[in-house]
Amino acid sequence: MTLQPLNRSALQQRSRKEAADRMAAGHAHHALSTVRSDADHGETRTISVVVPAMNEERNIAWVLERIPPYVDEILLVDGHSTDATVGVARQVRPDVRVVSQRGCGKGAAMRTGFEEAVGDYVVVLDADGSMDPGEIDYYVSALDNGYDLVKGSRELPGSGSMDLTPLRRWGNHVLVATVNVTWGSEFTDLCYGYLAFRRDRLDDLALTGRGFEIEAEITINAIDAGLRIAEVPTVELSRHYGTSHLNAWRDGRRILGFLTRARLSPRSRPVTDRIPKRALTPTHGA
Ligand SMILES: Nc1nc2c(ncn2[C@@H]2O[C@H](COP(=O)(O)OP(=O)(O)OP(=O)(O)O)[C@@H](O)[C@H]2O)c(=O)[nH]1
Ligand SMILES: [Mg+2]
Repeated sequence: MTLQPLNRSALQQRSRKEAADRMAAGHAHHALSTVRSDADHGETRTISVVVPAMNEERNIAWVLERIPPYVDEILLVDGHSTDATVGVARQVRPDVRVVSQRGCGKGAAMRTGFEEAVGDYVVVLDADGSMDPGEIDYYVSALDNGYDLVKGSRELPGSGSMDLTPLRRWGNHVLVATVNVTWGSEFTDLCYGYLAFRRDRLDDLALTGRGFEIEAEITINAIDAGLRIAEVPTVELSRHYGTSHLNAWRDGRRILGFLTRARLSPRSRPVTDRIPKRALTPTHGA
């Protein structure tokens, strides 16, 4: 009989350490050089960038123009914009794929984008100009080095934020501390939407969130699923034009509500893999 190796935590621990070692060894060549060096190794992987956008007509051009040329697919997930967001996007990048989000909220938009994306890697980037598309390199580089989920952090050395108000920074600290104490993790940031993952891990993430709790859900479900998670430094810029869709108190409470539910009723995970007879290939004469 031939069986695929099963996903056990010892294996995950080892591969997590190997990925960290590889990153540490190669950290001097960050960014594009690392992306190219993987191509040199003969690895082929395609990259989709998902951009949730709702009424960002004055910001979207800045974002799309800066997406690196090695990205294979750009998906703009439109939140039923009533301005010219979609028209401007098509003008700037005729190759953009526009999809209408299913349901309401940024979380619903991201899930629509994840379901539609076809790349091996999925990178998520806001449409308001607060995230520099040039940093996509960091996320791709970490995925190339074996991580399953890569999260941007505004708290690591070399990072920063021009956008966090004192209230939001305090709220984020409270939420990060809650997650770290409860799940035994060591995150430095939590509620930040610049992130990337291997698309073949989407089912493990089992996302259901509709609002701004989606980033917390991605993080917690990735921990529960034993995914290899990395943080990379990011510099958050100020939104260029327009007003925020986030309300610190309302959305903070929503995120805390999600964390409470996740803690009280952890996702049940099967401890036994049931392998159907037809999936077992006889290797010796029957
Ligand atoms: N499709 C879609 N996009 C959304 C929705 N809500 C927010 N977005 C987009 O998600 C991204 C993040 O939303 P923001 O309003 O910038 O939230 P924020 O970054 O916390 O707030 P600021 O600090 O003011 O920028 C932006 O690109 C928004 O256009 C939504 O319901 N649907
Ligand atoms: Mg923003």
